[in-house]
Amino acid sequence: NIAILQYKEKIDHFGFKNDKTFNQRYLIADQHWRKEGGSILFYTGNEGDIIWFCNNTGFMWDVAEELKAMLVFAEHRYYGQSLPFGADAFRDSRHLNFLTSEQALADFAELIKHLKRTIPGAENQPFIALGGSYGGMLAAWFRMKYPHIVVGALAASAPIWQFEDIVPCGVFMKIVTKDFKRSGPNCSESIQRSWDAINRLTRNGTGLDWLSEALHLCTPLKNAHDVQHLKDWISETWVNLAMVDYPYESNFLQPLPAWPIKVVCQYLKNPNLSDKKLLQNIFQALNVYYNYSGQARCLNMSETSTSSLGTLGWSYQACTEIVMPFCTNGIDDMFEPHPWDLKAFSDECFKQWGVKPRPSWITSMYGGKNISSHTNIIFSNGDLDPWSGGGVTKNITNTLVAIIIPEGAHHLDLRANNAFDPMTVLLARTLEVKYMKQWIRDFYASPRKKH
Ligand SMILES: *[C@@H]1O[C@H](CO)[C@@H](O)[C@H](O)[C@H]1NC(C)=O
Ligand SMILES: *[C@@H]1O[C@H](CO)[C@@H](O)[C@H](O)[C@H]1NC(C)=O
Ligand SMILES: *[C@@H]1O[C@H](CO)[C@@H](O)[C@H](O)[C@H]1NC(C)=O
Ligand SMILES: *[C@@H]1O[C@H](CO)[C@@H](O)[C@H](O)[C@H]1NC(C)=O
Ligand SMILES: *[C@@H]1O[C@H](CO)[C@@H](O)[C@H](O)[C@H]1NC(C)=O
Ligand SMILES: *[C@@H]1O[C@H](CO)[C@@H](O)[C@H](O)[C@H]1NC(C)=O
Ligand SMILES: CC(=O)N[C@H]1CO[C@H](CO)[C@@H](O)[C@@H]1O
Repeated sequence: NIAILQYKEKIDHFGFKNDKTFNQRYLIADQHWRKEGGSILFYTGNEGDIIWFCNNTGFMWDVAEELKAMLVFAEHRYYGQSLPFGADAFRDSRHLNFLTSEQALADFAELIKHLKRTIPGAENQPFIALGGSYGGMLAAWFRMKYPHIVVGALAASAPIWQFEDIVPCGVFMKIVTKDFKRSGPNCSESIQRSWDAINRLTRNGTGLDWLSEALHLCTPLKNAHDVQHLKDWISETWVNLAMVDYPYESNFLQPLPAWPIKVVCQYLKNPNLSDKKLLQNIFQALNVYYNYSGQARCLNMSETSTSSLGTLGWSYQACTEIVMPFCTNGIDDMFEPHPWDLKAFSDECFKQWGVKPRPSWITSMYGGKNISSHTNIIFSNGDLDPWSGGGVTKNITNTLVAIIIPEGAHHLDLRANNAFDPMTVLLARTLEVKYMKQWIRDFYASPRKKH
């Protein structure tokens, strides 16, 4: 029961010469909304199709009745169907120039003003921002920059500190490795040994052919460049598994069984095997992620997750504002060592988009660690989630609070209630509702309403 609507947003909120607009898509569900004492929960859309985020944010639907809330899901510009310049949006950096978090936050502010103007009863209600992942960063930043528009924010799995050197660049892959370590004996060791096995096997054409066959690859490996692509693709697979290591069968990035890493690790119990045997086991493990449905004809190295995510737009954002340093050392993690190399990253960005990253802009814009002057933001993080490494995991003030979910992967708390939810996520959700109710009470108690 949801309405799909559009609002005409300015392509450039911060220029005065350009009045061009684009249609921003948003979703509204109001069956539980009450004009008396109600609230409006506003999902700050991130890098993908808003319907897909809506379908994976059951928490908002689960709490709508209790908070007498209208639900709004706003699509982020340059994703889904909200494309400035339509099909030309990704053509070059001139068209992509308006893809920034600042423009996206301004879209949200303008959309909320529009909702207040056009929906009778909405003008005197508290809006609360919610989001997960980059959407969680946007929810937090929205409250910081537009405190007159939202009374608070729930920022789930929001790595607002995965920038510059605020956290060590290795923390992300260390958490991924920890997830595999805890999910089965010798599992991370098997993965750790697989890289050299790949390197040894692919020194000649016979090995390349054998490995392409053994991994059921759609496109056979031909050269060293393909081998690097293969290792990057396998690494990304382990990363994605760490993000979606949910306690029940799910379909976020891919259809997967409950606790998918445990299932993967059943194939990786013995690291002390011949190269070929080890890589045959790696294939079985990859197949858990890519072929749980049983539909895959071959494994496609161009695909790692759902097509609902906007990879082009995200690549541009990562090359401009959202510069997140990652690194591995092969000791604290199960990957081949790769130091963070800003120069190489920058060159790659210039080659692909004709832009150069500005790695310190996000901390200048949003404060980095220095955010204690803000209020009413909940930062929730799951210990299984690699993104928790760049998240706020300690309370900052009475109203900038951190909630930890020990058995939680990537924004598990935003997902719908499930019979297999661990107690810790139920507690987290209860606490989140408690804070939101407080913000709503404070809003209705404040004098600004009485005039
Ligand atoms: C290719 O490499 C493998 C493993 O190193 C080796 O056993 C095999 O003899 C090599 N084949 C050729 C044709 O060089
Ligand atoms: C690995 O296997 C070989 C022979 O199968 C054995 O000699 C060696 O001790 C094993 N190493 C470990 C660490 O289990
Ligand atoms: C995927 O699973 C199905 C059913 O088990 C199997 O027939 C198929 O070969 C698998 N695909 C790959 C790429 O291994
Ligand atoms: C692999 O995935 C890419 C990107 O989705 C697609 O264009 C391509 O056709 C796929 N290849 C095969 C063999 O399925
Ligand atoms: C945060 O505050 C510290 C100490 O005052 C300062 O060194 C740092 O530059 C500040 N960071 C930002 C992003 O403003
Ligand atoms: C932050 O404070 C709240 C309220 O006291 C508490 O429930 C929560 O556990 C604290 N979070 C952390 C990470 O200590
Ligand atoms: C080679 C290796 O890592 N072997 C380990 C496999 O798991 C058992 C049980 O946890 C360890 O005792 C081995 O050392």
